[in-house]
Amino acid sequence: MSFREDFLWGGATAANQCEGSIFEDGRGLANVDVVPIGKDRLQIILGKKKHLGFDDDLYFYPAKTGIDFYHRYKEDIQLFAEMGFKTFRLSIAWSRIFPKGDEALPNEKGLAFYESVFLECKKYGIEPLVTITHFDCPIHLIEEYGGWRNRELIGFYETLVQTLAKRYKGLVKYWLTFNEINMILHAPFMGAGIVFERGENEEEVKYQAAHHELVASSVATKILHEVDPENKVGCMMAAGDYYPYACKPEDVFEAMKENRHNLSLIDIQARGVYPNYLLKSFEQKGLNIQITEEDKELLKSHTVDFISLSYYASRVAQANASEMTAGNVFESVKNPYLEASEWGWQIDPLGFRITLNTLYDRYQLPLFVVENGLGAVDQPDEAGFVKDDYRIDYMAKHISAMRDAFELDGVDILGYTSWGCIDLVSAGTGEMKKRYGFIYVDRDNEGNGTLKRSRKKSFYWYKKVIESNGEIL
Ligand code: BGP
Repeated sequence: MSFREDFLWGGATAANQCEGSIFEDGRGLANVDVVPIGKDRLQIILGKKKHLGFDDDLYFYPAKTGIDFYHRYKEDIQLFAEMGFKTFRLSIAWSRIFPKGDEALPNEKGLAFYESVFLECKKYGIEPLVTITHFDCPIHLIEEYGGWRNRELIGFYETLVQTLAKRYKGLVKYWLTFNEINMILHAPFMGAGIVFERGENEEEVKYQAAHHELVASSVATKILHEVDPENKVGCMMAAGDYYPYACKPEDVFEAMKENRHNLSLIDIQARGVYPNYLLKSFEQKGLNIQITEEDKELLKSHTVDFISLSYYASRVAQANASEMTAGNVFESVKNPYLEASEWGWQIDPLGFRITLNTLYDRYQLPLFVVENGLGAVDQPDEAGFVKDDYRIDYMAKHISAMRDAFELDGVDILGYTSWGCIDLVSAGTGEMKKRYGFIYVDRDNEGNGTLKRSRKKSFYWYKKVIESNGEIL
């Protein structure tokens, strides 16, 4: 037996990257809807350029139609079932449930949509794995309250979680509170609906918003455990260890600092207290973060049950940074020993094993790998078939490294959901061209295409991986 018998194999998506239908059934708008593809995307994601509506003459907004999962979810879930998925990770679009975010009563049509998605999963014995927020924040909460910089969002999120916990009791057991919570420090508009005001202390705003999300995450954990003791609640981080560029102590120290920066919020969600190194850095930078005694109590009393993570690449730290390379949202120093994807993300399966060990050593909590995969350009042949051997190669090596972490190192891993199991819109670039799926979707960067789904070579490969519980790669 290579993985645990009940290992949860599956795939992952996010509402804003696949659903589309953003104006349907009473849904409200969110930050993720108004992020266009193209040159201004990054500045908007970073919170440097204010853009809270649509300018259709100037921009194209891929989230408007996504891959039309909203109407095609039955077909898509059937394909997942055909691959043998045990779990399917998806996220709730907050603004489908509370269109503005601050209402007292939810939108029934939004609740009914996810209910039927979950029932469809259950039909095939697929366990839903639900991200409560995957980068989305209702636009109204940004316009009226300034997004997560405002403490009041904790209460609105609490109402959302109360609603979801009660409505989906018995249907959903695995919950993630915030997707890649550490992204708030790198992409604050995307992570927390933050648009910076001129002259303000951006670090302080980011950490204050992060604190609000951390408290909200503890409140969610509390509610979900109270409503159903069977519920398992996890935090979620963009993981990938930093290596020192060289063995010189300055590089090693730099790597330690970068790793802490990446892990700091997870330290709090897993251990329930702010780590000293973070509190000291607030002091040194003169950041005044409002943390109440009640917050501390909540953080302490409601830590997570498991740690979930995305892993795409390892990273490199150097005291005097030299050549840089792209990565998941932010850059890192280029590692001369590694190859990279077409988007410059460095490929490092052993780094995956190392990262899993780091997290397990540090927290001693089960891990759940909820994102991993290769973003690549796929070229269907004349018959429309995609022979994605490069994707199979990437995934086989990563799953093998994960198996080593489990089998040889004793890391407890609950499951693995590959990112973008069906092609969807890229979060970083907004492209369709950057594909991760086992299922090809006929759609291009400009929104042209029939949206037809077809099985790639990796579809049949992953089916075997699941059938053999990771023995045959
Ligand atoms: C993570 C996000 C996902 C996803 C993935 C791949 O940061 O949680 O939403 O998109 O990265 O990134 P990209 O889409 O930029 O290739």
